[in-house]
Amino acid sequence: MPECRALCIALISVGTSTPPLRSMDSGHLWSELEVLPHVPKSFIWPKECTVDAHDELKAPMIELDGFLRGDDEATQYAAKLIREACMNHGFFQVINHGVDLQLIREAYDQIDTFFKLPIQMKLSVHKKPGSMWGYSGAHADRFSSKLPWKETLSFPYRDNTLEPVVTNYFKSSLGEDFAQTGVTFQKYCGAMKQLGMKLMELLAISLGVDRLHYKELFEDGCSIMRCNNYPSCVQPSLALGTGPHCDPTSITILYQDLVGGLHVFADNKWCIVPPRPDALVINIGDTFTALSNGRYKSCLHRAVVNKYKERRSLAFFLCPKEDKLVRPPQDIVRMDGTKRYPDFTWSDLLHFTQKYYRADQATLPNFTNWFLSFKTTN
Ligand SMILES: O=C(O)CCC(=O)C(=O)O
Repeated sequence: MPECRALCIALISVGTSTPPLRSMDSGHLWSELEVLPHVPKSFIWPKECTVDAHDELKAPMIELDGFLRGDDEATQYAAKLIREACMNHGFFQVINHGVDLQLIREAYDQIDTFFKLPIQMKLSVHKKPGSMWGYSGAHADRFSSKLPWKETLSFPYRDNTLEPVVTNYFKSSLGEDFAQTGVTFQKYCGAMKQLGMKLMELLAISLGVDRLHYKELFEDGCSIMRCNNYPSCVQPSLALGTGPHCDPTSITILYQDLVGGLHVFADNKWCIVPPRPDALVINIGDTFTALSNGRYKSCLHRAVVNKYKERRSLAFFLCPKEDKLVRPPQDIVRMDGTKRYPDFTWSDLLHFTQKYYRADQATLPNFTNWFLSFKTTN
């Protein structure tokens, strides 16, 4: 698998010098590192993060067909399963979700073509300092230790404009050769946003609040699409494709291929999420935890790598409109008798994770402390 080998080398090359090389500079190290028989230090994770998982996660596979058709009984049943899963670990999967499986396949194949490009071409769309969008090798442009064994391509999606933002992103950054990739991902993100909005209705029902309560917050938001490629790894037990973290966003809709590698922390241990081709994975993120007044857990997850097979995943992060207040419905606060988080905006939390804090399992409590101290000193 020469492409996979090249990816691996590209990842290794960005992680071997200190301070970290900007991904732009990484190309020249390739030939030296091709023969490296070990994982470089900057990719090694502490033992407590790499503890193996043995059991499968107990999480519902929720059939959405009845809810999408407006069947009341099916809706109540789906909401009940969601409520249990979100209170327990913040994770569930959906099937018969209304997203065309062929569209998912196409998006997956298109991004496969991107990741197989020569590194110089991928670096032509590398993330610029301070930007969230573009190609990144192991996030070495931001961090220098505990690097993830992966490369990513991230781009924004919004639907409050007539402009096809994703189509334009691909055309303007990668040229006409990637025009079709742009069209496919424009459709893919549109489908994810639509599903995300329906899930917001189900989440509202599951929390016993007005079913349209959360939708309004997300209607004009700018969501994040991140495509992940995890090359195979010589010493997989030392590295992680994605370290343990909760997503700062609201909900994540993830498609994972059949290789497997996603783990969720539940019942005090890491659990395996076996891939299923017709399912989409749903994670609760920090913002939704705040929106539920802490009733729903932000899902702690990670992705492991393996020795033989590269793995891909497509993550769509649904985000609220930047300037709208993130706060739980009054009814929930009244019932709970306390409000667990201060009112904040999505752009406050985004700023914190882009400037000051690397997302982990404690992003939300640390953000809350930072936000409150920032407010009292200003
Ligand atoms: O690839 C996966 O299974 C997880 C991806 C993930 O957690 C992320 O992109 O934040």
